[in-house]
Amino acid sequence: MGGAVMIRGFAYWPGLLDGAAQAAMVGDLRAVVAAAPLLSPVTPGGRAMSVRMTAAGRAGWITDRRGYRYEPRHPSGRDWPPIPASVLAVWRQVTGLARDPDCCLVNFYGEGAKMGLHQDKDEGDFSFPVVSISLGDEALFRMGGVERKDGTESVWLRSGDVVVMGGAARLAWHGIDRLRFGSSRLLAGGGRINLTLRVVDEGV
Ligand code: MD3
Ligand code: FE
Repeated sequence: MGGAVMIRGFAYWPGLLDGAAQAAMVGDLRAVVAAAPLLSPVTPGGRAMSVRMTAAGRAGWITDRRGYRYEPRHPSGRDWPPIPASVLAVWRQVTGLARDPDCCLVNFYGEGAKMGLHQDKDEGDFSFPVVSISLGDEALFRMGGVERKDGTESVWLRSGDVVVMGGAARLAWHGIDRLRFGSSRLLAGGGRINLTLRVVDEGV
């Protein structure tokens, strides 16, 4: 594993996590999903998302007919579980920040799942970066500019890859076009997990 590769303002760390670190993180995430079961989100417009989601941390991002937002608890009424130490260690390594993230969104992609082009803008402070950790099957990630009409470029994200979006890239349009289902043996049964770490609020 080398250093970060810079592509259009995002820092790409291919293979930052080795196989053992990936397997350990998946173990930690099983505990997260046991405490906060995966949800099948619906957009405010009523469309079912193909990705299943849950979260860890002080705040969890959710969507339903009432809108996109952060909530302090899982819809079950229980607190979101804490962000695993293995995940926080990656955030600290690649951002160098003293401030830890408020939210670790856990996206699970089964066969055929994708995520349309969007911006992450439900947070109160865009000065902090967003960190993404990929585990399991390879996924075709598409990244554009801050305007919807800007050109895009694509990169295959593989298990153990980490991406940091800061500065101008923080408000870039992005999405997942498709999965190479079954391309990794990390998750029994196939699929992909993406962890997205975000600071949600300004201040402490
Ligand atoms: C670029 N997730 O949860 S991670 C999301 O792979 C999300 O599940 C995708 O987009 C996934 O919101 C992409 C890479 C990523 C995450 C955050 C970003 C790219 C980003 C924020 C700003 C710009
Ligand atoms: Fe996003």
